[in-house]
Amino acid sequence: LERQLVPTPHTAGLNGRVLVKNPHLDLMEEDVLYHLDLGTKTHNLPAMFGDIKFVCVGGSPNRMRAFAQFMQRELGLAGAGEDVADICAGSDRYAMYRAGPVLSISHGMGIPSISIMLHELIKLLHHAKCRDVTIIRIGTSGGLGIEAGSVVITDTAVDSSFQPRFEQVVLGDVVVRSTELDKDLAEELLACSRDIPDFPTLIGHTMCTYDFYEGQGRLDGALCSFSSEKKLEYLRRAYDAGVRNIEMESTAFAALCGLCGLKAAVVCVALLDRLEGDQIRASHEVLWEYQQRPQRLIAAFIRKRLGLC
Ligand code: R2B
Ligand code: URA
Repeated sequence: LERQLVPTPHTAGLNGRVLVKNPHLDLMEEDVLYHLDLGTKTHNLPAMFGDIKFVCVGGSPNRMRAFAQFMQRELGLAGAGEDVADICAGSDRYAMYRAGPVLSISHGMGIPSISIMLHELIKLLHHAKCRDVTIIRIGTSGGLGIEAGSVVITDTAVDSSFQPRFEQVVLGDVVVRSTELDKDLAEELLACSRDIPDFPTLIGHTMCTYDFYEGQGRLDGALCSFSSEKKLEYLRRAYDAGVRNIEMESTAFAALCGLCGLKAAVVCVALLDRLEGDQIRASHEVLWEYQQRPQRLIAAFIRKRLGLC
């Protein structure tokens, strides 16, 4: 039997293992990962996932399937160009694909959706006895004072008051967790971006909100209770606090992954500059190409880590 040290928050897992911080799990005979349609009794999780080293998560199931297919080609794997199977096909909540040591999973939109997926994913990696896993969210966002199509690597995820914290209500009390991300990983990703000169990449704070419309200071929702001046004043304050993009999952992602000993990064493309407007007007072709930018950066990073370039 292996002995586990009692870890302090934000330390890497023992021997690079993924930590779960829940004493009740050890007492359970079986763990059903309901939203992934996987489980410890129904599946051999160490055999299915034990060799996974990179986990990439993103909002849309189609985009995450395309990413797995792209990684198959980038890693020169057998079967490249063929369809990839959805490992969570029995659940219509999330989609999961693999390409060699890379797992690609969708998380839907917003903190509640990504948080459910991450609880089950982190338990999956733990049950599978994975080691030295790097997890990256590749997503879309609204830019702040940056050109549309720019890619932002997050140094710190902040809430809508620009604070590096994630607040979660537990048994009626607000629990506050830190949203620090791995600084070395962010720098490593920025270094990889220098080999991809056809789009700008920068490091900055990412603001995470609970809503796309009023929550991000948009004037074009079904409700709006503020003026255009107030909106711009808020977005400029965010910019001055170091925020370069806005999305809806990063604080929960940073907090959960950090506490469970996963090295984590957030890499999002900006679909527009929110200082210029609210509506996303770019064509489908342009938006599709934008969404490939974080994927291309992560492919370069994984290839480098695996010694393929
Ligand atoms: C970015 O894009 C989605 C909203 O359009 C949301 O999931 C996010 O974080
Ligand atoms: N995703 C967001 O959360 N906000 C945007 O403005 C664009 C994409």
